[in-house]
Amino acid sequence: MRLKALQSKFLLTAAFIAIGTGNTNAQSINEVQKIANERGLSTADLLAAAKTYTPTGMKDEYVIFSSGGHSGQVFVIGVPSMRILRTIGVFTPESWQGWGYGVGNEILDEGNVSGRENRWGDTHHPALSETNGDYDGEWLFINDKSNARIAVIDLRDFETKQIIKNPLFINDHGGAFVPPNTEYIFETAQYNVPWGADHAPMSDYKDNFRGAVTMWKFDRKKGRIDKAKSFAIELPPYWQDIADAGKLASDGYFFLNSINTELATGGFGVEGEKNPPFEAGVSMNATDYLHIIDWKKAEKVFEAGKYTMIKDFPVISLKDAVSEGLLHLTPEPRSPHGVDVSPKGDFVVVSGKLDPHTTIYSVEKIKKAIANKTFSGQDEYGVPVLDFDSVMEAQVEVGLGPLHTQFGPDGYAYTSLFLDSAVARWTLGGDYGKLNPEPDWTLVQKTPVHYNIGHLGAAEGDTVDPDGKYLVAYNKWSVDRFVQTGPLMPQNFQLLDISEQGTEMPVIYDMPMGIGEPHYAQIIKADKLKSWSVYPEIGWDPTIQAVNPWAPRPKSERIERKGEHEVEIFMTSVRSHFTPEHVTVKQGDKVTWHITNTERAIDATHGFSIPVYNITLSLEAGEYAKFEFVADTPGTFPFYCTEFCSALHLEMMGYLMVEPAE
Ligand code: K7E
Ligand code: CUA
Repeated sequence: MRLKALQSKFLLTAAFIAIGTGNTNAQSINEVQKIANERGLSTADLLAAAKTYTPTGMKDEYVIFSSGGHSGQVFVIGVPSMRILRTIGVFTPESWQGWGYGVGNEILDEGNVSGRENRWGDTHHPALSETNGDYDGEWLFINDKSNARIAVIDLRDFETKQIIKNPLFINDHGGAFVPPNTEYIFETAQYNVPWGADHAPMSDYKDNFRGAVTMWKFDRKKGRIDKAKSFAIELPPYWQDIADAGKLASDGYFFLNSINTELATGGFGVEGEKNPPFEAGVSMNATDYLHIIDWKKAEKVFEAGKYTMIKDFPVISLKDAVSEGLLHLTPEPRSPHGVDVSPKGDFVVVSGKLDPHTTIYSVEKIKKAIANKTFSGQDEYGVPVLDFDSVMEAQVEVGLGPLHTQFGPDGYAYTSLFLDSAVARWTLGGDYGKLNPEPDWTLVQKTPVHYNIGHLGAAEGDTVDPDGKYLVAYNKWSVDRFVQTGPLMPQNFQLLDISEQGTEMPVIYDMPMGIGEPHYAQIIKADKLKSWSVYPEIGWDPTIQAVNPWAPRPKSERIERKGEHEVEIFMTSVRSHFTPEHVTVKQGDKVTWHITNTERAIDATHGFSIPVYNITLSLEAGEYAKFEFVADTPGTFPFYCTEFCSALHLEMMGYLMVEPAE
């Protein structure tokens, strides 16, 4: 019955497609119908295909920058095709792009933790740089939850330029988030520890464990975090969770929620320990605290020198944060997770995992309550608590397990429902109320997704100017959606069409994400990215984004012996040879190897690898790179180009000869 109905619809769709291509040939209509029938595709499927299929040469309209979870990387994906465009090696070495195998090691080393090499990360929240609250396509920042680090990625070449370790705490979650003009990158602690993760007994939790938010100053000109102009604000040892920077109406504020206001310390499974497990212990209170931080005020307090150096880092004490009036709390419903600021900056949307509502706070009311000191009391650390009823604007019942919220251009908000496995579309009130036909603060519809959605992302959906159109559900579980790949399954990114008001939000594409477990991702209009296609000049050093005076040039290739145990090699690569092709050093030599890819053609990348010495590079057109090693193993080592760059690519090789010491 159902199949018949669908089949008759195929004719229509097929005709539509055929006309769309200017081809009214009945045979092609029949062909489409035949294939659709054979594959069991519905009209909705054909429409979804038409909305997402991207023929060769056609480019995507949007680009997703996705966190990679504990793969430690960032993934770049086109929308609506949902094709992976590339990965960006960040905290984890990545051999294909030559990240961490001879090149990038200094940057990865900046992220060493307590003097130890740490070669993975747990990336959660990418933040595109913003100008006036809108993505500007220049920089990308991302946090590593596992070791409290922030990375800076330059979107001219999509490469990681800096990794910075937080000196105060050992994991983070409320980062990376940026204010509307990217003056700072915010990073907040999650599982609290004593300063610097020093040792202290759990019985010290209340007195010695501390939360904090670090404001990393971003120097846009240098493209680096300026540690000397960065500082932190001490917070109570609640588990600070996700955050969002204010904008427009809330510019200058930073919102941050928290769990574990119970100050639970767990201990489940330990003999003689009577505490409930963390999962129960941190969920006992009916409300936790939204932290409201006036970061512009904090900046002034820091500039006035009102801070203490802790672990060699300036920290505004909790006491001063309170007395200077830069920190306030207000209750938020049980087990809050996402906090998201509306496009005009006038509302703050909080979702509690154990409460089926989203709670919306009015920024105007928050400001008024702060000014009038409308407090319901203070927490046990003396932080004033704004009266909930005087700052809450509305609550919308959206469904079970609400996590994160994004926004459209038409007054809609979209909230992910982890337990319901659905995306809820609901309406904002206030100024947004006129933008759609539905009543304010009302659930409009829900679309099932597969399964257990975490974050969601709408096109430019956290900027002052959201685009709508597409929304991606970043689902945690894929279960039965794909061919079985062993017990470890991909995550499932599902693309939803949200372009129409008042209709459903159909799922139009499933993308298996089998290379990491992403959390948040941001979606930027593709034409805002101004990526280079080749490096600007021959000899370009991506670590300084300038020509390096040491870069070898054609005719300057050479091998220089410096003193008894030091050799410097100046090499060029061009289709299809390296110059020089023979490199001879002595066992024990310290080798410094400079290499320039002198190509100017787009996509003329050469790889360069040396066995045994664990070297592999990716040299893009114009790129200069330098790597060093001690030639402690004697032998005969063919080096070769790993990128199939030309018909004579196999011939693009040479020999490193390490002569044994006497
Ligand atoms: Cu919800 Cu780390 Cu943003 Cu995962 S977090 S989903
Ligand atoms: Cu160069 Cu292969």
